[in-house]
Amino acid sequence: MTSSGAADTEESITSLKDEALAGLAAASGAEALEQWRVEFLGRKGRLTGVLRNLGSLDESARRSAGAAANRLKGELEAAFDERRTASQRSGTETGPGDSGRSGGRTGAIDVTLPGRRSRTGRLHPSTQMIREMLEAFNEMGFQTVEGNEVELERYNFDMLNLPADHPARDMQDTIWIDRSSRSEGGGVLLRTQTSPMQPRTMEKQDPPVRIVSPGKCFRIEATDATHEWQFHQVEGLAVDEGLSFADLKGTLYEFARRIFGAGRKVRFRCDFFPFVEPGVDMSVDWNGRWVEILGAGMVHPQVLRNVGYDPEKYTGFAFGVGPERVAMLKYGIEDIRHFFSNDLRFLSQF
Ligand code: YSA
Repeated sequence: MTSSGAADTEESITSLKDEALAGLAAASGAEALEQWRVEFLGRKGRLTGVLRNLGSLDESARRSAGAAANRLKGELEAAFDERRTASQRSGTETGPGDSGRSGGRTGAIDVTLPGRRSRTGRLHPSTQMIREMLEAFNEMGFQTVEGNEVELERYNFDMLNLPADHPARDMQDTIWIDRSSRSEGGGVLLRTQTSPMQPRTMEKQDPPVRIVSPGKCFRIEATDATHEWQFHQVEGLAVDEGLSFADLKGTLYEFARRIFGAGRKVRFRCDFFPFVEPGVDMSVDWNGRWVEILGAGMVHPQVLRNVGYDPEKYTGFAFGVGPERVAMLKYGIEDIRHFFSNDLRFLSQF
């Protein structure tokens, strides 16, 4: 045979190699692997065919093409063994007695299938909103502190000017953990508001105070589009000499401007909370409808007295904002119940 015959043989060995390796990568399961073995490495297989044809080459061409074909045989056998072992390990091999047209065990993992992309998690929308709100208040000089979800009656109610027989306790239907406890702190409950952080903070430090405190709150609620039984609040408290209602309004206007932008309408109305005097709530415009986002007011002198502050010397303002309501208004979420229903179609939008 001519030298061009030798070149043809070497070229066909190379293309056989490419084809064989591609076929091996695509072969899934024991049956497909066996078919591949017969086609390429079997006694009547394609590689044997190449080896048989070597006889027509002249001696030096035969020697080099023969060496290339033998090398390929070794490579294909090694690749086949490796693939078969991997397949057996992953359980795609059909064991004795197994049936089924696919040739694999029911429920077996097919390692040749493309992998599933793992999804990246993200912060819950409430957490994202809380962080944005805290950042706004931090930039205005408020420091973040955290409290307890399980709280004493003393801090959730008594210290906030809501003694046991005060009718305003009914405003927040309470989930009690131990109502009978008559220890120093009274009963044990799931906090209905983040306001207990007001007396807890003031008990520990002298004025000036400027804190924000985020966290979960719990109430027995008939849920609807704007009420959940479990929700968050961000409490704010500032106490110092000479603080006035103008400081309260200025702080909350600035907060609204930072979160919603300068063009969004907000409104204050008188409201009642036993721990402030006067009290207000603030609502934000939602397509011509007002939605309340917070309660606030000037800290009641009795609350200051309860923690040992002199109300003749110090004044303060406080507020409690609902981040879920803020997020609803900011992003046009029409129902608060989406936040805790754990539906990824909702959660993954944020
Ligand atoms: C008032 C005066 C202060 O000096 C300090 C704080 C407060 C707020 C008071 N502690 C309080 O809880 N008032 S509130 O019952 O009107 O709730 C305040 C905000 O929490 C609401 O405006 C709303 O944004 C959110 N909120 C209340 N109940 C909710 C709720 N969010 C979702 N579901 C509920 N059930």
